[in-house]
Amino acid sequence: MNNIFGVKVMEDYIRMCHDGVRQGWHERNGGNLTYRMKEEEVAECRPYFKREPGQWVKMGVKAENLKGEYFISTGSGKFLQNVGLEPQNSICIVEINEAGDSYRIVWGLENGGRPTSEFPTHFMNHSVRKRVTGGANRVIYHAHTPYVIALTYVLPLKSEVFTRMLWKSATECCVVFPGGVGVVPWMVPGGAQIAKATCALMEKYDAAIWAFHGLFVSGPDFDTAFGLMHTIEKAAQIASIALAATGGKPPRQVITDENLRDIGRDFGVTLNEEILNYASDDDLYC
Ligand code: 2HA
Ligand code: ZN
Repeated sequence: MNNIFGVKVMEDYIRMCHDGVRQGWHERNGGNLTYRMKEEEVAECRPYFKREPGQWVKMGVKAENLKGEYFISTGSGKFLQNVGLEPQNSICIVEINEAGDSYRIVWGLENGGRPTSEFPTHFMNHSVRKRVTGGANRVIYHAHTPYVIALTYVLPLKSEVFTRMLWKSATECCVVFPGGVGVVPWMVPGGAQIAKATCALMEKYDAAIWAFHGLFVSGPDFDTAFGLMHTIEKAAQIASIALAATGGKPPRQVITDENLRDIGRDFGVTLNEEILNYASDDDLYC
C-alpha cells in the first residue's frame, strides 16, 4: 500500500489497538498506547509527514534520554475502536524537541487534537524503561482491564500481595512476569503526580496497576506488551472467580511457594525474591 498504513509499524500499532478493543478493555475513550519508533521506522514514515508540523507543546515533564525521539500515540479523547476505521483522525506521530520537554505533531490527528491525556505518564515511563532496559523497551500500554480493577477493591493495595495472588492464579504467570507487578494507590489520572508514582514502580516492574482504574504495561514490542496485559488480566479474572466462589476464604488448594520456586528453576527465570519471601498469604484472603 502506497501510504503510511502500508508501513509495518503502523499496521502493527493499529492491530494492537483493535486487539485491545476485542478484549473489551477500551470502552469509549478508555486506554491509550504509545510506541517509541526505531530510526528506520521514522524514515519509512517520514515521506507521509505533514508539510508543516504542529506547534511545539510543553509537556510539564522532561526526559533527557528521549530528546529527538518519535512516538506513535493514540489521541486524547479518541476511541480505540475507531483507530482501525479512521487512523488518521485517531492517532498521531509526535517528535520530541532537543530539550526533551516538548512535542509537536508531525503526522495524524488531521481534524485536530493532541496525544493521549496520559502522555506525561507514558513519556516518563518510556524514559525509565528505556534506561533500565538498555533501550529495549519501546511500548507503553494502558487499558481498563475489568478483573484487575475488580481485584483492587478487595485485596490490600500492595505490590507483593497482588503479585503473589496473580502468580498463584495460573501456572505460567510467574514465567511471564517474574519481576512482579507494581500497585499505584488511587490518584487523579492524567497529571504529573500519577506519572511520578507510576515511574517509581517502572524502575523495577514492567507492569503497574492503577487502583480502581486499570493497568499500565511496558515491553520491547507490541506482542510482548499485549501478552503481558492479557496474562495479568486473565490471572486477575481467575482470581476474581475463585475469590467469589469461596467468599474470599482461602481456596481448597493453591500453587504453593515451593511450586513457584520449582517453576522458576525449571523455566530458567529468576522470580523476584522480595515477593517470593513476602511473609505469608494471609493478606490474600479474608
Ligand atoms: O484515555 O484511559 O486514563 C483515557 C484514559 C485515561
Ligand atoms: Zn485510563
